[in-house]
Amino acid sequence: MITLARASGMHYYTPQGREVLDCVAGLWCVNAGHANPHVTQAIQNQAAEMDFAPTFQMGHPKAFELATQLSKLAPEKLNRIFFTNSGSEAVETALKIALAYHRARGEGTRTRLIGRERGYHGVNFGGISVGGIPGNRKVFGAMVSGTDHLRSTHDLSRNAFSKGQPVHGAEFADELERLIALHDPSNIAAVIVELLAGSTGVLIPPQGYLQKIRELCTRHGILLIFDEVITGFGRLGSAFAAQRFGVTPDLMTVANGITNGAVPMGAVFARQDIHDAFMQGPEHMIEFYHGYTYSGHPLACAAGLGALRAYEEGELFDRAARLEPVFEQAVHSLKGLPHVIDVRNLGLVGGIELAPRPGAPGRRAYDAFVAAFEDGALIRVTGDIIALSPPLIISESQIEQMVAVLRRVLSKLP
Ligand code: PXG
Ligand code: PLP
Repeated sequence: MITLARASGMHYYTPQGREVLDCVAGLWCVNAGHANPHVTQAIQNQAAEMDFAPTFQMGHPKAFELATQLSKLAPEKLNRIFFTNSGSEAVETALKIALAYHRARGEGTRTRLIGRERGYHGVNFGGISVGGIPGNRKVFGAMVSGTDHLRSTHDLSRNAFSKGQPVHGAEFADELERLIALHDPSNIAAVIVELLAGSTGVLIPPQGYLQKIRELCTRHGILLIFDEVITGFGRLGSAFAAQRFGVTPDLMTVANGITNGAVPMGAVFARQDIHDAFMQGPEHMIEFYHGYTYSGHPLACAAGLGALRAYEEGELFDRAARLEPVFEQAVHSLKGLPHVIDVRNLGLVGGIELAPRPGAPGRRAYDAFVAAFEDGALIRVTGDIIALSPPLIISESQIEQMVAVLRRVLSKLP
């Protein structure tokens, strides 16, 4: 059993005190590095100042302060924010906002939700129903109806070893046109996609794909939800991936980097007019029957404000953009090693796909995970794909150390 006892900056430490380079920001969370003083201090101060405050028909200043600051970073017009406690909860919230929004406007037949194969949107019922991971769905099948799925854009036959966005595959978006014709737009509430699918192995959107999805949703009055749980907060070199791709959703879910991973928190960003559709008064009435006891938790809000300060002070989103070419070159240097059938990258995210061992899918990558840990680097594996997503504070020499470990591991791996 691999166990971690302590963390600081770019490193974890085992209970025995061995230092391990964190090549995955914990689990796509700790973008400013571990134990960032702004975050730690904010949490300590907040615990003493106010431990908990209800946010049902009430508020507290830091929740508003964080929402205001987040809205300034957000893509244009996504300035209304609903706090949750995880990415899964953010997804449920966004799907419910989409349904309630259409209904509030007299389009209550719009109930179908469209996701994508190999999509990951957390583990609650809404998320698994739009999600495209068979293992997350098969046991809970009775509850995952009312959805449909686009095909995954992963296509190694044409796009293997792409640097940045793959050239081929914008036409995968045409599937949406087919699904819209099949169900009729009057029955479709929303489309939800990850911009870069992380959990199922770093699947990078082909050039032009997201633009086409946006255009089809706009044309047919369907809300577009971007799930930015792992792509938010600088991972792709901009505050949110939507800005990097120049495509704006109607709703956006975030989590992870929002508090630098230090306190559980998620959020949904909504366009002002989507928010306003609910706000029909009278004032004492609840507009949207949905909320969590811990929504806008004071410790999470404090950690969020600390994280934003850390990102700003370290200019970490720009830093990620500046490091991208170095990171790209480093991960692509693994091409040609045994078992490597693809290397792909975008921002500070890398994917290395291995050929599965015959009859034992996932085993080869798992062995690589264990061997890398023994060699001093924490990586993430999913199926037979290695995913890399280091804190944005990583140095060039640490990028070199990361690929040196992988080079040693892959060249010896049976
Ligand atoms: N949406 C996306 C796009 C995610 O990546 C969630 C929702 C759910 O967030 P919570 O906070 O409920 O876990 C995620 C989470 C992996 C891995 O294998 C990825 C996630 C979680 C666990 C493992 O890379 N992403
Ligand atoms: N179950 C019960 C019995 C509750 O009272 C509540 C909230 O008050 C919940 C579940 C939901 O908990 P949470 O708001 O932390 O998601």
